[in-house]
Amino acid sequence: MTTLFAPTALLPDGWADNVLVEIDKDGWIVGVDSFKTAPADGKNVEIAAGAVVPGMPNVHSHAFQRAMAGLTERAGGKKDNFWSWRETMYRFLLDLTPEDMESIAAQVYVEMLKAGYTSVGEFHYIHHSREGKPYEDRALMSRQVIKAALETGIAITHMPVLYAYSGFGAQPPAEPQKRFVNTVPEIMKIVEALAADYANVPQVTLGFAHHSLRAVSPEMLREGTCAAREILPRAPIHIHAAEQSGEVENCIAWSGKRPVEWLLENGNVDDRWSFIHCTHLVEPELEALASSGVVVGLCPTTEANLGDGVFPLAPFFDAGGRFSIGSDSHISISVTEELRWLEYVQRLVLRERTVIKETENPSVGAVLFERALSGGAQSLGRRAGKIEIGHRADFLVLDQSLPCMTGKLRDHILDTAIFAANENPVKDVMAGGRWVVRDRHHKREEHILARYRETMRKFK
Ligand code: NGQ
Ligand code: ZN
Repeated sequence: MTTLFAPTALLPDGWADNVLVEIDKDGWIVGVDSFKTAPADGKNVEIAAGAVVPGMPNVHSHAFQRAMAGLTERAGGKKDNFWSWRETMYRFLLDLTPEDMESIAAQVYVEMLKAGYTSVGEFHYIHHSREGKPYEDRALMSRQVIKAALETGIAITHMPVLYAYSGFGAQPPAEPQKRFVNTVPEIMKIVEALAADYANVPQVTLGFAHHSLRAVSPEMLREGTCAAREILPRAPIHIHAAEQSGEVENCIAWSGKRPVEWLLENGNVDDRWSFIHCTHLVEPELEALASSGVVVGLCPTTEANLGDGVFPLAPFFDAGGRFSIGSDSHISISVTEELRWLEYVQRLVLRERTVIKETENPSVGAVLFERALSGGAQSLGRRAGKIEIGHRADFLVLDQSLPCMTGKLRDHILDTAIFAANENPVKDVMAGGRWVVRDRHHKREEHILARYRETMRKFK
């Protein structure tokens, strides 16, 4: 049992001072109390060195892509867009071995923890060898990623991805996609094996994903979802949707419907589902999506980097829609930067200020932070994102000694952290009841970085 004392902490009904949180040996919160005064120095009470807020879920990650961040910012001869970036990404992943996968994932997960993400949704689609052959253990690549998460302490919702086609109407997969391809029974072997192996590991949750409507047929979508539901009745299911306008046009040509519209009508979706991106929405589907219970996974820095377009967050939020954040391609790994972009893009489009707010809470930073926490926990199928009994002890200690934090109290702490901090405001991180980052240092970071440097020697 650990007892943590926070001078100030963000509880479900707002900020409270002198908060004592009790955490059991498995990392669950078993007690939360706030007091009028700080308790006298007790034995076994740890004192947080700043304001305590829940750790943030990162709902959308392709861990391996961190290793190519910075390598795709050079103009080529032709017009560069999402699809040309994807070609570079496909070339990059050709050489990726299982060892590389673990090494890169461990590095990116350390960076996530230091940035304030305490859980990650890994949307995992590199299943086979570079020749496109399954490994002897079909789940090998998944296990490498999960091992990396276990080493760093980040909680992982691992989602093996079903991928079969290169475009709408079951077009055969392209050559560089051969490492991704499985039938429904084949992908279920992976899900089944992992679900059994990690059933009793609270740090690991199993989910399932369809890559996109481009990559699975309607039959596969139905069969895949049914089969996943048999193994994992309540598990998260994710899918990429409507990220590119070209994808929307092709979907209309194929089905007469837009991707989100099609999924809401035919996907048998519920509040266990997350749609990633949903950049291109029109009014009726925006309303339907907002009331569906589905969480939208927004990845603002990746979406900007890839030139996707702007998700209409303001009307979606006003219609009651649920959202979460992800760092996706990991061009940036920063909770504050993702949240700041969400708001700033809306300000630029609408030419207004303070867009994402609530009648009960006018603080943009606090509303963004709390909505991304609750949407994120729902999206990853984890009891997390709240300092409340029964939830994971995932906490961030924010550094109130930063100059920008001077004199900031309560919601101003989050407004400042998100909009005004020029350095990472996260000082300490607890994930599942264990301190994984102390004073901006992860205890395994030197070892993990040395291994990552070794891995990167071949990707020049
Ligand atoms: C992915 N990433 O699966 O890694 C995708 C690109 C695709 C993003 N959409 C590939 N950000 O969508 O086909
Ligand atoms: Zn993605």
